Amino acid sequence: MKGRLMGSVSYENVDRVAVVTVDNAPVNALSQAIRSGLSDAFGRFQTDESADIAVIIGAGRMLIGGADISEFGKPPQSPSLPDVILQIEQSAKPVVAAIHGMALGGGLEVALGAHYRIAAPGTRLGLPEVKLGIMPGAGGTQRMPRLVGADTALKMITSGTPVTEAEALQSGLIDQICEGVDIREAAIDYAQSLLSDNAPARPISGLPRATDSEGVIQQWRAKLQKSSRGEVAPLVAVDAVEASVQKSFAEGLKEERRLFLHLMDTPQRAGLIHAFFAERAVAKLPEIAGIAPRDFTRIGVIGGGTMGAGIATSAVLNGLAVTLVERDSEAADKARTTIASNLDAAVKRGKLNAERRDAILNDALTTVTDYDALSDVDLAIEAVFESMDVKKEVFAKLDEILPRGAILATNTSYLDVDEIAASTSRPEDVIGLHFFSPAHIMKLLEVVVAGKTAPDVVSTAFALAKKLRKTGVRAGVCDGFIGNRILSHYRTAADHLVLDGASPYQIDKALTDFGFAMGPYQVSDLAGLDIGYATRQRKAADAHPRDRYPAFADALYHKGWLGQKTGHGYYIYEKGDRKGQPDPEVEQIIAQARKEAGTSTRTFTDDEIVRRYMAAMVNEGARVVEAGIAQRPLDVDVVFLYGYGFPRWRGGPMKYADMRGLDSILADIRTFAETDDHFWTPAPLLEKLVAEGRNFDNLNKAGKE
Ligand code: 3H9
Repeated sequence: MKGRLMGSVSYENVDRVAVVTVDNAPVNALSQAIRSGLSDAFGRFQTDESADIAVIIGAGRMLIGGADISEFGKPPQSPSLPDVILQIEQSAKPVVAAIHGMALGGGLEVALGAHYRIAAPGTRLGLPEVKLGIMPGAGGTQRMPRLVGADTALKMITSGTPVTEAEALQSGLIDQICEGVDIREAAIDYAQSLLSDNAPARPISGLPRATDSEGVIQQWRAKLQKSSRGEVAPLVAVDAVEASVQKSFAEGLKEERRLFLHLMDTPQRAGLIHAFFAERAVAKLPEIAGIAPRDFTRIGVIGGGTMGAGIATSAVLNGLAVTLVERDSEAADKARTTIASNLDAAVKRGKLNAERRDAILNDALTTVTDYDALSDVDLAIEAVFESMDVKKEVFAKLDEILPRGAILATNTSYLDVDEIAASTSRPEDVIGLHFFSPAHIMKLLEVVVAGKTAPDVVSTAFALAKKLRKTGVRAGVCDGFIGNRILSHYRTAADHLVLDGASPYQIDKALTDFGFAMGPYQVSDLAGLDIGYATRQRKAADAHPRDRYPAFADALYHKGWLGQKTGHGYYIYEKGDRKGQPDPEVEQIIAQARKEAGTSTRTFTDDEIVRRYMAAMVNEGARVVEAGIAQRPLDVDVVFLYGYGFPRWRGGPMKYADMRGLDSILADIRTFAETDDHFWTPAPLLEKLVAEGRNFDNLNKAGKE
């Protein structure tokens, strides 16, 4: 927030209505200046005999987006938000909150401190604090249950998901939805109608405690204990809501403060706030600052398999026209069917209505077999078989047919984008756009910038990511880019653990307990064991004599156990079961492989499994940063949060390493190297940072000052 104005609050009297406007672009965050401005404004309102009612409103596009997150972790500055809100609530004259755009976190809590609430159409109201590792800390856990009941309050507080103005009206969170879009005018009219009705100040703190709490609190607690995967904030928030139904308002508020301050101090808060700022920082690249993206409205997709169809689905869902090219009409029809079923699933999830789906299929999607149909596209994304020869053939056709100025992108997940670019007559227009499967669901897009890629092509790739509501992360060219390159390394560490005596089931359990969405062997079963096999085959030529080979994985592949799709991989899957059961036969195959490799086995604690897995991830992450494949450690973090199921509350692998201490990670690597100094070579960057007493966050900040 350095260099940014910390905002102001204005006070204006309009026909006996005091209009208090919060102005702190871009989201009217409740900085210290805003808190003290609000406190001054309400002090003035109390003594202003020419004002009988007040309206709190936000300048710009929303009421208030919440507390100022950039203040977190710093010494608190008065006045505190709970005190300011109490001051507003205790006003003897009524106060109206005029809500437009968004009222989030502390912003909604300010609105709950008012006595009446009116919202504009299209408003979102929420308490997203748990997504930052905290909980509402300015009365939200005490006022919300009193206003809307414990169940609705718990749903909003523990999920962090905002509700619409219609839902808010239905639950009693707001009193009115204004007609038209001028919230200021509507709120002043509403205030005047309240005055003519002699409506009193109506503090929520004076309402009785929620009456629906019997059993509800326990139900939420039990549900969250099962689903939270190590995340603490939602469960602590339940304790705060419980206080609201057991204690007086004043006592409940004290308990809320205590729990809030406790969460503020947790590493989870630090991890989640890092994730919040990191995902915004990834798009801020000096190389594209001020560089306008090229226009794109029609895109071409080459290949209609799972990946191509997913990319096309994502594009049409987000308002782009797509021309998809397949080899023959059967394949083109199949691609259309896949896209249609992706859209049907979106309809089922309530993301799309049936009418719009039909319009998309009729108007926005064209499936063809002739490359000539790409003559009017602005950008083409190739998603064909992963073979350099095949890709070059496709790029030769694209080069011939696409108009000048169009962008030629490849969705390759490891091939050399420089080589592909060099095979065309316009390498400056070539870029890698690495989507993750399923491409219409996964939020990550690695933007792979080749040596000759033009800056406005990079800028367009980031604009495309935004248009597709994805998070674009810049990556350089290497085998696997950021994500798959690091994956390949820690995946190897997992295979070493298996060779040395750990079972895949123990490894998966240790890592899901750590917070990963899935363990590595569950991921293999989901992706298909043929994928890993193909990768090993591909890399065999470059293998080092000291590399250890996971022969057990090949053995499963040769048995035709390819994972979920064959009902058998590392786990056995009954029909319809996606969780899978451990298989003793797999353990026998592994035992055989260990015997053949002549390895002596031992047991591993879950802690050591996690330490080895994470040390491998961080070590390769450091190499990726050092080589400039990732611009900053935070780019690695965002790739793992969005593409690899890394627990968000740990902030990403590099943030995790910082929080554990880089010296501790390096010490682990050195210990592991005592038995395998080939695999466990410390990354020079890691050694350097430890020697200098610095960490990855210092690198994130470098160049920002
Ligand atoms: C809280 O309220 C605690 C209280 O209960 C208790 C207190 C005692 N503070 O996302 P955007 C910056 S916890 C500071 O790109 P959008 C953001 O970093 C808070 N800065 O816009 C970015 O900066 P830059 C609960 C903030 O339109 C710029 O604003 N509230 C804050 O895509 C634009 O942001 C939340 O968790 C903030 N609160 O989305 C809401 N918010 O330009 C967090 C944003 O330098 N915010 N910035 O990169 C959001 O979810 C989204 O920003 C929002 C707008 C949906 C509001």
